[in-house]
Amino acid sequence: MSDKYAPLPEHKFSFGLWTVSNRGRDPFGSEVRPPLAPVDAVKMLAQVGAWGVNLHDNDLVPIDATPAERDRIVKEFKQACDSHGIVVPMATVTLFFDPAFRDGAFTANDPAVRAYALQKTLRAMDIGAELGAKIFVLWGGREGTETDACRRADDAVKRLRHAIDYVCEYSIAKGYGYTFAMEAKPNEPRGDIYMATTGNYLGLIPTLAHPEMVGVNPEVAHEQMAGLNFTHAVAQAWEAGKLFHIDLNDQVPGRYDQDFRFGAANPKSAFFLVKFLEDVGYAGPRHFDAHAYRTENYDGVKDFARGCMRTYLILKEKAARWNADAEIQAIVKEIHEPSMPTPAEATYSPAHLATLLGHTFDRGTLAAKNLPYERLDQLTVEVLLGTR
Ligand code: GLT
Ligand code: MN
Ligand code: MN
Repeated sequence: MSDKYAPLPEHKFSFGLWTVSNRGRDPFGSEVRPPLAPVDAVKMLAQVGAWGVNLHDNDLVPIDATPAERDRIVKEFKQACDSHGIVVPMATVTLFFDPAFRDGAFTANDPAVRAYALQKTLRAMDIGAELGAKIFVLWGGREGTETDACRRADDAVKRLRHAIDYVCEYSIAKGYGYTFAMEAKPNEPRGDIYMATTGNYLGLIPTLAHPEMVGVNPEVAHEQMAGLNFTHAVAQAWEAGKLFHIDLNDQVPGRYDQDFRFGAANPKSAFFLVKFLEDVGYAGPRHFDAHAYRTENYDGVKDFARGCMRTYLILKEKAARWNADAEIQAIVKEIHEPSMPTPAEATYSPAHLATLLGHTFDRGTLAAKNLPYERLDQLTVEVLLGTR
């Protein structure tokens, strides 16, 4: 493997404990890999050159652990992270696995389930804070329906808002300094999940008590499952100052939730994503929320993890090449130039309004402007295929 693509701490590549420890179970088949203890997962991540590990409360601490067991497990894990030079940038909470959450967690109809979900989240925040995490992800995998007879969807929104406001207050009260990154998904495991897309969360956030503490954690596969352009979702989040975290993986449109290695299915859209993140200077973690094919043993899991990071770095290099390519940049310049004399762009003012309304546009000239997007896309493809 060429050193040019070796992962470095500055790249901030992280993996969920649940990703490299994924044992390959699916709805039609049992586990194919033996359990991997959290401390061994940390060791593996250090071996492949990752920077960070993220975790759910129950990836580390069993749901029925006693307080003493919890303290011992967290302490040992922290020691393993320290000795392997792995950081914990993000923590999250399992609000989808236990049967108690079969009707949702924060949005469940049973107030006792909602309260339990909150309590569990606060305790997960305690674990994350102890490990140094500053980002807390909330993925509402069970917050949804199979039948809308069960509750009014606007009540679900209100319940969700209440829970987010509560956890923000807890972070403030404890001085944890968390930001919260909300992760959308359209369906699976529920028939329909509330907050189906990143855009839904961008609409909810301004209605919260502490909007400044809450952003989004878009996931490649989740937007693509909805048939959407992931880079557009990321760009809107970025432009709103809300790109607090990102889940990188890949997905073939129209399939089940595949969580493939980053770039495995759609290298061209992965390229535009990496180019966007690098062009704007996104400085947060680059988290791979994916897992190895079910065919793999743990050597294959390492291949998977190395592949995620290597593909990211190759695409980063391709993006730099694209930005430096004279022919590409000449086209980019050309397509942004006005086709005819035009009033300068400005915000609304009576003077500008008079100029704009008084200007005569020639629609024929506008329609005739050269837009060589075929050529531009072909050059992009050639950069990707390595002929430029
Ligand atoms: C689960 C899900 C992911 C979420 C994780 C955070 S858990 O694996 O598929 O997309 O990011 O709760
Ligand atoms: Mn995810
Ligand atoms: Mn996923």
